[in-house]
Amino acid sequence: MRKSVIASVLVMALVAAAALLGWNPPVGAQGGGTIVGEVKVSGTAPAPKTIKVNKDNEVCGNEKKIVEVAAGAGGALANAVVSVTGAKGAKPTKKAVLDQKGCEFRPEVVLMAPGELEILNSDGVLHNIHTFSTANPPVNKAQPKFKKTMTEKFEKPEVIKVQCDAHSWMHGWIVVTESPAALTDDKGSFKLENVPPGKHKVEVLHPVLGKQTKEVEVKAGQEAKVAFELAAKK
Ligand SMILES: [Cu+2]
Repeated sequence: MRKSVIASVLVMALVAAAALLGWNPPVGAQGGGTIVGEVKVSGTAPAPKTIKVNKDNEVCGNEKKIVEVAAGAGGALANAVVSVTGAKGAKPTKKAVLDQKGCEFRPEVVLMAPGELEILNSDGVLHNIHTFSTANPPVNKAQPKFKKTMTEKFEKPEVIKVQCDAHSWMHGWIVVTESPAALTDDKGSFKLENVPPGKHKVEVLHPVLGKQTKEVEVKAGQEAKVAFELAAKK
């Protein structure tokens, strides 16, 4: 009895000392590594198209730029989904949100775990959520200007195209995934944290350019690097 008290005091003292020295806590069952990397598009990405807005101009503006492949300097690809296939990740604590603002879907690609998606209408105009899903029940619902929030369920992993039938230029993607996943930023960079140690298949998926998979070995407390290059379609 007394021995165990002494032992636990000793453990606490060691933990406190470790904290003071700035050591990382020991990697336990939940401890993992990090995967960082970049995604590029090779070849010439399709040029953005500019279209004239013929409706709700006071909210939507007069022109919209349609960007199917968001390629920056050196082909840095934004809005690609990078996921660790089959790995178990911590469930996101926040509900995914898709807003309709300035007559655009924001974000253009929304990443979510199976469950509920909150759909907002920040504009004072009528929008319409129309999904082209097959694994999940399709949605085709008007969202009038007074209906600021709707909630829809997407329970199955799927890449779903979404459009607004009231505004022909409004397109977006809902990516439902059970795996730990991240979106690339405008530099094409991504970071996946708390990936369980071991060999994993890391998949990059772009709604227009398709998929690519690479094997990555993750070690606890370390950072693994991986780069992807997706070919632009001709
Ligand atoms: Cu709309």
